[in-house]
Amino acid sequence: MESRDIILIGAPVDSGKRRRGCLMGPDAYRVAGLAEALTGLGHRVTDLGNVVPDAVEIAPDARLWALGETVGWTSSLARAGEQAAGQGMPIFLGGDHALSMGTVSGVAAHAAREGKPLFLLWLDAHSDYHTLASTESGNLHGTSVAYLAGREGFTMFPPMANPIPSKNICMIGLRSVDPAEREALEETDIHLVDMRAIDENGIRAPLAEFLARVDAAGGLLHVSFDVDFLDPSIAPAVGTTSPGGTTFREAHLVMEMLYDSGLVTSLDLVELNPFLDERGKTAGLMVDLTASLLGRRIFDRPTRSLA
Ligand code: 6HN
Ligand code: MN
Ligand code: MN
Ligand code: MN
Repeated sequence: MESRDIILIGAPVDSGKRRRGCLMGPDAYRVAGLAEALTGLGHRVTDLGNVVPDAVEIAPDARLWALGETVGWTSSLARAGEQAAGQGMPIFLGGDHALSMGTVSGVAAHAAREGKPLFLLWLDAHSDYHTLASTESGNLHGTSVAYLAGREGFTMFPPMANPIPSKNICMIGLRSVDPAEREALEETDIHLVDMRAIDENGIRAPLAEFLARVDAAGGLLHVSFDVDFLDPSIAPAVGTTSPGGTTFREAHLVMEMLYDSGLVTSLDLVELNPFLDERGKTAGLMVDLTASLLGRRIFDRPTRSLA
């Protein structure tokens, strides 16, 4: 098995929504043994500790929760992300989903420097495709993909220098999409895989199709994994639970396929709120899923048939 240089970066972002607790996420992953699990698979793991947000002066906006803090995180995480992507495979330990505005823009800058297209796999119940104008909640974790795709109106944010073309984005697990998001998404060629599609056809085929496109383009692949992609019965530690999520096996299959593809170059683990967890159950599952993405498997070859 290929041994990788993995760089853990804590991103204790808690500004993307009103309910607090995601700032404890990075330490929950550490306590749950993420570094040890990956080292045990033969990888070289470096934990760089936690990033802090840049200090920025931005007037508060009554509609947008903690705008200045999220802008500060976006610029500091973009720097950290670009640097780490040049040294190995960064895994960003969240923190809420607002962190991806920074991590993915940093990774996109790295991809641009390498002259390679960046692809984005968004594993989430939500599409996070609101603009600052369309968000009803004012929670900026619901706007990350819009920023990364270069939608307009993010004027107080660092300009998205390398917006990700919508045809390079795939969302899997969708089951909670607001009307304004749906309307905007229907105008794009983002690859949308909702829970009904997964129920009817399984999760394998759409993921395989997306991975084939990444491979054919010689692209880099960033995976952004929101805990609420999973069904709340197996992953209760998230503030935005939505019933009817992916199962334990569906999620592991996604991770195993991602490993087999050899295409993943960076990863966000987001929205874990340890304050809502049940004795570390969700943190532990996220560690196991990450291990599957990095090569944990039962057998090293397909199971033999008995015939
Ligand atoms: N997430 N669409 C809702 C909102 O408040 O805009 C939920 C956003 C959830 C954010 O999944 O990271
Ligand atoms: Mn999300
Ligand atoms: Mn979500
Ligand atoms: Mn909403």
